[in-house]
Amino acid sequence: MTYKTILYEVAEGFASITLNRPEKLNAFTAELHGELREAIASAAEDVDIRALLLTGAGRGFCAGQDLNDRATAPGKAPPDLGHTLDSLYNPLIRSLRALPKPVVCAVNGVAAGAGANLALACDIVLAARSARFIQAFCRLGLVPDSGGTYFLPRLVGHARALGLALLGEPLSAERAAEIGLIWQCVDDDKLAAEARKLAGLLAALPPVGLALIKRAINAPSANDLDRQLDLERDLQRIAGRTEDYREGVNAFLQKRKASFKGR
Ligand code: T3D
Repeated sequence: MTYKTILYEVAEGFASITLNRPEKLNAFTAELHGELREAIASAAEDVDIRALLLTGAGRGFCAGQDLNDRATAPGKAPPDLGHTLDSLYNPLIRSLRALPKPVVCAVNGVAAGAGANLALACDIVLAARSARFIQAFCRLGLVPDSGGTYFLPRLVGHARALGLALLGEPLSAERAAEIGLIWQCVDDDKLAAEARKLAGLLAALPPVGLALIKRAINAPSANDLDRQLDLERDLQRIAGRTEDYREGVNAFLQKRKASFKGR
């Protein structure tokens, strides 16, 4: 598949998507949205792809919406941003959360606006030490979108979520890892290799089990303990019936490396 605004590559059991508008810090256009949507759908359908790796080309990860497409002129009707969220950003975030495969995000540089929240929608987020996360919305008179108002308080608590969203100050990758916004901060020159290693590790684990873990952890946080225990029971029942579970147990008992088939 050839795309204009992303790079798509499949190797070692996982798909890598690289946002590829480096001259604009990989800001979102409608075309980028369309290509990203197509690539995620193609990774979702392919049973040989067991994990997804998302990163950016150049010195930025993603600067959010391309503001050139939002330039206003006197007398021009304002854009319906509710429509762009409904038609572009929300389906993207939903597709990543619902993808029954782990998504690793390698934040290679600045992640601003919807770019920051795109990263937070992924399952394991690594960031280069030089990367920054910016909830840039407040500077434009907008509300954090792409799940920002959902992810931020859940990841870092109410006070920090409000501080980040209201002030829009850059948060370093190191601090983001310290406060639990992301999984890990790694040295810039190690980011790509670490992220690929992680995606490869995930691709070698039992896919059905990983998909069920993602479902359980992403279950509504309003679930009380009883509901969550019931959900774990239901998912474990499914997991316990997979060939991969039997293979995992047998491999352990036979002291050999397991080979998982995704069944
Ligand atoms: O609109 C809707 O549909 C609703 C949804 C909204 C979602 C959103 O994401 S709203 C938030 C939009 N994003 C921003 O407000 C961030 C704007 N960018 C910045 O604040 C800064 O560029 C950064 C802090 C991200 C990085 O700063 P810096 O100094 O490292 O780089 P720079 O020089 O500002 O940017 C480099 C180039 O990228 C530059 O282009 P040029 O001058 O070299 O031709 C800059 O204009 C361009 N760029 C960066 N961000 C955007 C952008 N071009 C268009 N849109 C951008 N968002």
